[in-house]
Amino acid sequence: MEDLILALHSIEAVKFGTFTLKSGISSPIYIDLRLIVSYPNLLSQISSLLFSSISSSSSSFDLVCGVRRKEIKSYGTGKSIEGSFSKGQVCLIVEDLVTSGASVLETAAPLREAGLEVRDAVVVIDREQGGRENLAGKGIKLHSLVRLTEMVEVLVRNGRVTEEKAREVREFLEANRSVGVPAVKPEAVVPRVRVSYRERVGMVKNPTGRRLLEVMEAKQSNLCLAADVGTAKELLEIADKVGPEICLLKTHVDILPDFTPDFGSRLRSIADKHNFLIFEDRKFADIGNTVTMQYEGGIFRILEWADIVNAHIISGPGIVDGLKLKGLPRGRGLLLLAEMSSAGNLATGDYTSIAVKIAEQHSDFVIGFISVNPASWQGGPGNTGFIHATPGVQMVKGGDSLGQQYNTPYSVIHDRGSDIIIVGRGIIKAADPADAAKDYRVQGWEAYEASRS
Ligand code: S5P
Repeated sequence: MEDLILALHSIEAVKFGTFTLKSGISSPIYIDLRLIVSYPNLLSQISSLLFSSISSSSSSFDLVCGVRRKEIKSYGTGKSIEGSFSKGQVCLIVEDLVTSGASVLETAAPLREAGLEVRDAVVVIDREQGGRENLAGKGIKLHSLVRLTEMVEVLVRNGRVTEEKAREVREFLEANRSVGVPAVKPEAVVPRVRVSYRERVGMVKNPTGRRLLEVMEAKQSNLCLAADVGTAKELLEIADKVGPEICLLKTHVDILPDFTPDFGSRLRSIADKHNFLIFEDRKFADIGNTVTMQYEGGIFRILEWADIVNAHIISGPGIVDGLKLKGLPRGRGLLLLAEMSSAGNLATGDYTSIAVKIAEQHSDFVIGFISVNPASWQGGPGNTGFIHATPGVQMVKGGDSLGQQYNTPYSVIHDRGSDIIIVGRGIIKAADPADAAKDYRVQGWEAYEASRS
């Protein structure tokens, strides 16, 4: 084991100094075991040691699983677990490093959901920051090759680290133990505390954006219903039933076979009765001049009754100029599609960044974004005048057969830093939509409150 520790230090997989971790805290030690793959002999030695450490224990297993990818990939099969397995098999989790244990727990959760048993995890290094205890609390026994304090001792003995530095590391570990971790990985937790919806009202220029935040606070609701029902009649009925639970109701007016010109005013009066806003999910995508006509004219006359519409930025900023020309004098608001929830979509990377730039240039009219994981591109919850609304939400993670991908309300609001959950089939297909809406509202609000503390 001493040889292994010295080898890890020699390849600089373990370094001493002053490092800022992802979480923002300063650490006297930095461990990056990804370097090991560049040293095949060492890799093979570690694999054998891992295997013998688990074989020599009383534990048995049928399958082995490494840490899953952070996101379900948006192409191919879109599965979060790869491989062939069947219910009841015992799966061993293999990880490089354990700190609080949250990452192993995050891996174990979908495995357990899929019917596999997870009883053991084997890791190269245990940082001794609560991981062993936290995993034991969830029925997972931790096997480690090396404990961090043991590693430091060996390095001191071999003159690789000073006694003073070693003391600093021990004190750091003691001060940064976290027993009783949440079920999510520390890096996945939004690092910044969220500013309240109420406080954000003052950061918003657009009157509809401000109203939306006020309604959210007043109704303790960050729930938007995607009212994708079969007829206008059903839509008006569900709007009235679910109205008390929602801050926003999203329509696709072009799917309603019985649409009549009074649809807008009838929905408006239900919206006024229950104090929610109306969002027509028109996803404008054309050049500025065309969208002015699509927004105002035709059969639907969206501008008349929808507080909020949305647009793709595929055609460039002219689309916002066009919509703004009509919408701003009426005090309407616009959401830009910065990301999408469907598998294989192209709204990623630079596309997302450009959506943000366009929004910033038009913050009088753009009230925010359709986004999926805003925390990943802005380092935490918005805390700005822009409101994030996220579709692809159900009580359990998953998807449909046509590429839709679902995350839970907690994950969307707390981990992904969004502001509003958009829920369609999770509510409208429920036996009792009003009850289901209440559950989503409560979950969404609790996730918001959890991210405020
Ligand atoms: O990326 C997106 C953007 C939107 S607006 N993915 C989406 O699913 N939507 C809309 O959200 C979609 O058109 C539908 O109305 C709703 C999701 O519905 P659900 O039934 O899958 O919850």
